[in-house]
Amino acid sequence: MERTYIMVKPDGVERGLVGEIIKRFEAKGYQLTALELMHPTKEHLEEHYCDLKSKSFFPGLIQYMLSGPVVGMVWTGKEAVKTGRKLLGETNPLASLPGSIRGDFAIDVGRNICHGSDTPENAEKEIALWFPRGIKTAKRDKSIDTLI
Ligand code: 3AN
Repeated sequence: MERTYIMVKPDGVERGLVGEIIKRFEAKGYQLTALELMHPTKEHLEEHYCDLKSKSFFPGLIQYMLSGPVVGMVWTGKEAVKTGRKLLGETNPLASLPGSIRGDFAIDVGRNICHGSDTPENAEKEIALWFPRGIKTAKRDKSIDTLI
């Protein structure tokens, strides 16, 4: 099963959109595999966005990402990376169709609410970066159901 790293950025957390984003991934049928509210360091964010280091907006992007906590999540399921990005919408929210998260809730590329991995390989790299202690995948113990 494919996994993707989805992160609610500081503006999404501040605007109270964490539940809305979780709701959309759950409704689509993906399984929540990990979730944590985090306060990443500058160095951690520079590593996450290392491919964008040469971009003029890089310092502003890091500053924005440091402006408050983020919620990191791992979602698992069929084609989680590609479909996850469809649920998020385009990088530029103005190009995102209504019905997507950015299409419904954002207008600025520099305040686009959420992040989603762009390839399965990058998803695994990002999951290792944001959840370095690993993820428990044990299922709920259903034997408890016979006790009630
Ligand atoms: P995505 O997050 O959709 O994969 P990337 O990886 O190209 O897009 O960009 C990462 C983040 O950098 C975006 N989510 C956005 O916050 C920021 N960003 C991208 N392009 C711009 C831009 N032209 N101006 C300001 N910020 C940008």
